[in-house]
Amino acid sequence: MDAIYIERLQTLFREQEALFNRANEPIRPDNGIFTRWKHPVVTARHVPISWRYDLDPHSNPRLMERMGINATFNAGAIQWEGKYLVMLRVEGNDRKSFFAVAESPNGVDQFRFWPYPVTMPETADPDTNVYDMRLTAHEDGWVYGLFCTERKDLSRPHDSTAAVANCGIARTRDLVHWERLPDLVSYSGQQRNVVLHPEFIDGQYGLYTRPQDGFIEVGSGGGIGWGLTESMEQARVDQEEIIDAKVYHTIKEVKNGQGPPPIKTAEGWLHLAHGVRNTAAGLRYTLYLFLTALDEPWRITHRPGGYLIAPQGAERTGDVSNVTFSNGWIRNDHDEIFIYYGSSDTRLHVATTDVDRLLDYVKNSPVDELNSAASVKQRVALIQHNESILNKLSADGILPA
Ligand code: M1P
Repeated sequence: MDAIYIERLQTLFREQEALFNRANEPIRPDNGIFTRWKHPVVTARHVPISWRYDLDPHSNPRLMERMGINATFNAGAIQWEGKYLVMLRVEGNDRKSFFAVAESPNGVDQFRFWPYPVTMPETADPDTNVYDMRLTAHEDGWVYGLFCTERKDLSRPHDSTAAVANCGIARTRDLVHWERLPDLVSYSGQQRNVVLHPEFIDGQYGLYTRPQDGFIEVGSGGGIGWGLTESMEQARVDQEEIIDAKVYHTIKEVKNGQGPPPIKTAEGWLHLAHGVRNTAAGLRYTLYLFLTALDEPWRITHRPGGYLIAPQGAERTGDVSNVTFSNGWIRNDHDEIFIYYGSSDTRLHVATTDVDRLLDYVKNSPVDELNSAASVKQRVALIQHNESILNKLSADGILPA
């Protein structure tokens, strides 16, 4: 056996083991709303070595990485048998995405992939690319995975970039074996970011949708939509109502989309979504929060202005820079919330918080007043209110005079 082979093999396994065992650290001080963690929780380097290398010393004596992984990001998430599971969008060097589960005992580090990626069955119209799965443990007993399926746009045969996006649907009882169901039928040109609501609505399934005219552009429509379907085996939304529209000069001016399935709380459904604005440097994706009524999960009751999470530091750069995107979060038995977010279409991070903190944030943070003058007014009122508070804190000796 070639010495180079042995040396490279041992280094690869040693370094990966060190990566798995690297403790993550909360970044303090935080903003009181959520805590970012220092290291990404899953990167391309976490992907098993046997998924990337031919380990046979005869056919690969130099131990070349012949099937590299480009990125691991945008993950669905679920708590499963006491473990924190993320269903990642794993992208090979060939640009094809596929799904794979990584599991952690604590949700913030030690993520390891399951032995094999997901083998997702196809429909009669094969997918070219699949990504961004939302996992919903529905009250009907199934775990559903709704994802984007992308295919060539056959109406534009000479344009090799023309694609059509739709919502693929599959379900499982063990996250290993998947039953593929027909794609969602809806009446918008294309669909992405479709999410299944976890509870029945008058005996029907509720879907958050994102109707769009083109593959990248949502066009004149867009916004987060809501529709009902009688069955997930033949999912069909005849009517979509926009419940959260895109709005001029906001963080969701260009487009937006529901993130993971909403979390049920005593005060309503907490929703995480992404909003996209344009800049001279390209699109900027940030995450925002809103709350909907318990009995009418499509009716927004609270919507704080601005973003909750925006790309920061090293998160800002990657294959598609200036992007934070989330399609998975976990609420554990202690009402702690783990927000999994992809940065710049390259890696997966976690931010931790809890139900109380997010409810406080969503109910008590000011709305977007939609223009600069109103925004200054909000801030002046805050400063004025704080003057008397600061005076008192100084008088009490809590702050220097
Ligand atoms: O590249 C940024 C994101 O673009 C798409 O999201 P949306 O449909 O909202 O524009 C998706 O491809 C997503 O995976 C990606 O992170």
